[in-house]
Amino acid sequence: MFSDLTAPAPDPLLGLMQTFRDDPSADKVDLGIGIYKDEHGNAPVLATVKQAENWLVETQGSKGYLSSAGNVDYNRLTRELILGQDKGLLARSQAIQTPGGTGALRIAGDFARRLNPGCRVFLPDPTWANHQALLTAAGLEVVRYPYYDIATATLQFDQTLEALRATRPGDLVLFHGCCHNPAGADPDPEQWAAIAEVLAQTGATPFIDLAYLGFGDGLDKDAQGIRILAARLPEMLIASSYSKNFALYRERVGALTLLAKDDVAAARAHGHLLPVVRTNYSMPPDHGAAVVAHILGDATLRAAWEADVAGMRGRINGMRAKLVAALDGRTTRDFGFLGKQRGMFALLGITPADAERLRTEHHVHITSSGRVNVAGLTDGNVGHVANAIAAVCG
Ligand code: PLP
Ligand code: TYF
Repeated sequence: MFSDLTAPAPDPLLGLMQTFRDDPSADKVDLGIGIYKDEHGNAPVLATVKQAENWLVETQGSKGYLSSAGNVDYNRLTRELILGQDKGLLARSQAIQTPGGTGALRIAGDFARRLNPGCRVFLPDPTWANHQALLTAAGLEVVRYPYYDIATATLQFDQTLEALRATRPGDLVLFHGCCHNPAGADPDPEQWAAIAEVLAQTGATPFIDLAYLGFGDGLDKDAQGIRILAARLPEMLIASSYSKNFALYRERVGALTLLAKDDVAAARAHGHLLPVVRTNYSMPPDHGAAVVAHILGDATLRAAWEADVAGMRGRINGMRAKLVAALDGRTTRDFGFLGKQRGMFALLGITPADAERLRTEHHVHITSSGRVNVAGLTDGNVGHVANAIAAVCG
C-alpha cells in the first residue's frame, strides 16, 4: 500500500519554518509563517493564559468527556465576542467549539455539503493558501472571485460585486472577517453593506473566516463587517480562531458559529452540526477552550487580555508605519499602502524570484507569493528589511 509512494508537496507555509531554521545567517529575519511576535521576536504564552492554566490545573476535578459541541460557556462567550450584545442576533445564533479555526472551516464545509451536495464555495482571490485544498477535500466545488489587485494594492470591489451576483441559494461565499490574509485589505462598512445587499438578492450564505479579531482596529470594530452582514441576512457561518489573539496556536482553539433566521431554526441547524463532529473527531480538545472561557468570563482577566490584544495591535500598526518610513525615498515604488492596511500580512507585489532573492541574498524570509508577516518586524531589523526590499525592488 505504501511502497510506491512519492514525496507529496510540502505545505508552502509550514515548510517556511524549516527553511528559516536552516538559514545559518545571524541577520536572518522571519517574515514567513503567520505567528505574532513581540518586539524581541518571541511568541510567548500570554500572562493571562498562564494564570488561567494554573487555575485549571488547581480546580479541574475530572477529565470525563464533555460533548461534541465542547465547552458551553466558551461557545456563548465566543458568540457574544463576535456578534456583540445584540439580543436578537444572539438568540438566532449557535456555536460549537472546534479544533482551531481550521477545524471550524472543515466542519462548516462538511456541514454545507451534507445539506446541499452540489454546494459551491466562492473564495476571494487571493486568499489563505489552505482554503482551496481544505474545502475541496470537504467535497465542495471551489469558485474564485476577484478581490484584490496586487499591482495597485487596492480592492477590486466592483468586480467582487459583479462576481457575487452569480451566486445562488445553497452557495457559500467566503470572506475574511477582518485583517485579510494575505492582502491586508478589508471592505469598509459601506462596502460590507453593498455585499449584504447582493447576497440578500441571490440567497447565497456568507461564510466568514475570522482568524485575527482585534488585530486591525479593535475587538468591536473588527467585527463590524460581520455584524453588518448579520443584521441584513438570515443566515451565516463564522469559523473563528483564538490561535493568534490568545497566542494559543498549538492548543487548537476555534469555534464555528451559525446564524439562522430565528432561534428554532438555529437550534435545529446546531443539531445537524453535531453528527458532523461525531463522525469526524467526536469532540474537541478541552484545554485551550477552558482557558479562553475562564479569561473571557472573568472581568479582571478579560481586561488584561483586551490590553494584551491592544498591545499586539499597536505593535503591528506601529511596525507598518516604521516600515513605510524606512522605505520612503529608497525605492521607486510607493509602499504607502502598507501603512493603511491592517493585520499581520501584506503583499509586496514582487515575483517569486525576487522573494527568493530576499532570502538567499538578504536572509529575509517571506512566502514566494511576496507576503510579509509584519509582526516579524522589530526596531532592530526593520532597517535591514527595508534595505533588502529596496535592493530587490529597485
Ligand atoms: N484562517 C486564516 C485566514 C488563517 O490565517 C489561519 C491561520 O492560522 C487560520 C484560518 C487557521 O487558524 P488555526 O490555527 O486556528 O486553525
Ligand atoms: O497564513 C499563515 O501563515 C498562518 C499560519 O497550515 C498557518 O495562517 C499556515 C499554514 C497552516 C496553518 C497555519
